[in-house]
Amino acid sequence: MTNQYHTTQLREFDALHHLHPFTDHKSLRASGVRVIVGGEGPYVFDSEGTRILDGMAGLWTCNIGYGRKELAQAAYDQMVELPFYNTFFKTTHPPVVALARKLAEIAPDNLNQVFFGSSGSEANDTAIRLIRHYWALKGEPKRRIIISRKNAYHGSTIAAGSMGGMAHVHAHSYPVYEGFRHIMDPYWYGEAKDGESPEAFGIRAARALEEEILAVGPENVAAFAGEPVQGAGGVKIAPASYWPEVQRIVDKYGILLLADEVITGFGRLGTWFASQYYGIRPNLITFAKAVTSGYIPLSGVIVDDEIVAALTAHDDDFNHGYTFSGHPVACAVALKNLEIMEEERLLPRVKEFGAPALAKMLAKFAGHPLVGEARSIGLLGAIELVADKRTRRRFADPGRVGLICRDHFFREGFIMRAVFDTMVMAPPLIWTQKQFDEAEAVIGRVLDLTLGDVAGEVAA
Ligand code: PXG
Repeated sequence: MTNQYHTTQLREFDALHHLHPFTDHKSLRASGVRVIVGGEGPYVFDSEGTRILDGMAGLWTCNIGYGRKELAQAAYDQMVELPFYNTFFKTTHPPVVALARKLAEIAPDNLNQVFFGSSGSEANDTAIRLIRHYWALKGEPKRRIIISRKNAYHGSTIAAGSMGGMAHVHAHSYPVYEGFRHIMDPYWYGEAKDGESPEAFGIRAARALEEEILAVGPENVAAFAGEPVQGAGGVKIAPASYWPEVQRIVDKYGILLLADEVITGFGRLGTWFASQYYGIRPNLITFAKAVTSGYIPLSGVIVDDEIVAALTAHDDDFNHGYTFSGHPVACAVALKNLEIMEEERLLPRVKEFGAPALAKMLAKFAGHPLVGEARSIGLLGAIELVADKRTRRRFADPGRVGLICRDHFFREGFIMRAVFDTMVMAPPLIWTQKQFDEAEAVIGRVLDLTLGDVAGEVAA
């Protein structure tokens, strides 16, 4: 788009006319926004010409990097041919068929059918309805409770927001919609007891699911929902013992497993889906974000044959859908994005290069006085900022130091996100050693700058 405004005007008009998501609008007015005008590969550019290394892939999204003309071409071609048609009323079109087939091919074996939406929130709302509808069709309508976890993020619509487990979101936005329960998250660094090994902690965190199932009555439980790695909650990586134990419990009580792969899907862990990385067998996978590398909105739920069998055994409607379910342009862009991931071998690249490079880089900061833990899995990383690394004591007023640190990153031309005092990153899959080197230099500088700001609060 040709930009008709100067940066000062953009800031002014933004303040006058644009309400931002998840934002403290008072402080936004005071500080003003940063205007991003372009992107190329791993970098974005702001309106003042600053080149910024994007350690967050947009927002866990732009996996193949910015500026890929093939995706623009795919959108152009599809817009010229058929810009839109709906998929209601017994109609379909070639891009949605081709994409559904492709997703069935790359998803775990028994997941073969896809319901499309435009955002991760919509995908999770769809999954919630499918799960409850499934149990109704099976003659067990009492099974309505969906158990998820504290600090989960499943989206911002009322249902997906209720399935999420962020207390601050529930507290000020809306009460939890009926039928959701939240158990502890498998956050070893923050929740383990003194001397508790990751393995023992992982089992304990998984058993919280069994306890909750028994507390509410197994006959009332429809499903367990979880992000294979909690993203927005702070890149919380479950110990290796966790997911196998969750799978055992889910199987024992015959409840459905929903894997929210909105962040972990499409190569983040070096596999198409994290479910394959962990060897879990979800009945539903929700996806969004990187299915198009964010070039256009698209999301969906991939469902297993068992759920499809229940749906097709009855002749009444599943009363749910969106105008843009299976939007042809979005599907065409997704197909091209997945093709690029395959042609450029981006998934094996994560395994062979990206994941070890990120782990190696983060490990260098483990000894820094501010760093309690530096962890990663695939291309998801986190650095815990703490006041006392020996006792894991946190700073007073959670989030304050994280913001100080994030603002330094901004000024240094690097994007890393603060989840309270945990700094998280999710670089695109295309980073080379050059970007890891740049990131390493900036992170080192910024940790020192942050330490300088809060030195009086840090244990010697
Ligand atoms: N599930 C997961 C696991 C997500 O991370 C959603 C669902 C919802 O997707 P939509 O497309 O409706 O936003 C998400 C979204 C952050 C941040 O600050 C994370 C998300 C969205 C916005 C901000 O880390 N994740």
